[in-house]
Amino acid sequence: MRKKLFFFATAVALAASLSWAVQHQAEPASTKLQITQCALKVSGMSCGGCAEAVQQRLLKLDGVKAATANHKTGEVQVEYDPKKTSPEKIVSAFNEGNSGFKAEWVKPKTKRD
Ligand SMILES: [Cu+2]
Repeated sequence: MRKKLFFFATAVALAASLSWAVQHQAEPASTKLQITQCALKVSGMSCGGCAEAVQQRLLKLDGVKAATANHKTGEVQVEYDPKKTSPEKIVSAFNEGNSGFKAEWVKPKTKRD
């Protein structure tokens, strides 16, 4: 009688852990964080402080995850969540107000062979 009960408990525990594993495997891929990169050309940067200010300004925008600005080239690499924003939105939001900087989206060249 005791042995039977033990077997039953083991079976229940096994079934429970199995259903846990199935549930977690079935997690939809959409919950994964997706990050896309785009390049901007920003005018008005003359030193490292400007680059820092541009980065901070970009990081405040919705959906922007990372920004790396180079004041010498004016190039800014931006990582963003494509579900929340787009290069067009980032640029127009960045150019709002009077920051002294002006951003432009550098569209990637699409090669077609
Ligand atoms: Cu500066």
